[in-house]
Amino acid sequence: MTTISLVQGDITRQSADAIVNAANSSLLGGGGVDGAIHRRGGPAILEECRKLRASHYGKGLPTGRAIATTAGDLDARWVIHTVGPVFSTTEDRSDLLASCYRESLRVADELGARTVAFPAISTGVYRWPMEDAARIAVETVRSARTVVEEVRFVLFDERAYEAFARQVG
Ligand code: AR6
Repeated sequence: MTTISLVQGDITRQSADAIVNAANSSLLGGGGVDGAIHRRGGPAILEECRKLRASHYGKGLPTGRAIATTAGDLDARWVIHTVGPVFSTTEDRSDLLASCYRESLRVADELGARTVAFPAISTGVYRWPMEDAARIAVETVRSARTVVEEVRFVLFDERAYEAFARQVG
């Protein structure tokens, strides 16, 4: 059984086996969580992302997939980088958002991570409505086949925290 916990705060301040990054397919950094992780984690993470890109993801990491690097100076063993979908009003991309959580947990299982911290993927720059993103995140984690013991959602502000709290019940 996976325990779901909620924290309001900055994911880069968390201690966990793995911290999930809401990256983009370039794997070369960006704003939001991605920028914060690379800033606090230091250059080792970007260096590893560059190598992975060169060796495996020349066209970029596809949306909904996840890969791991070490965590640099963060209080974690790994960063799991996943690419959320940009929200669309004309196309249902919920499966891709669910895939981010599923794939990240699959990678976590491969690594042997027992505690995994997630941000609210796609709810910032990628504009996914918070209530819906929270529902997809919580439902996907609850139905995932994983041996991860704790999934911790780390929500940046109160609005995000409340949305996830309503889903967790
Ligand atoms: N800790 C926890 N949550 C945070 C933090 C933090 N330090 N900073 C922001 N959030 P976003 P996306 C929240 O934009 O929507 C990047 O440029 C934020 O309030 O980080 O998946 C990437 O390179 C929001 O609720 O990710 C991509 O290009 C949530 O984290 C693109 O943004 C996600 O916001 C990905 O967009």
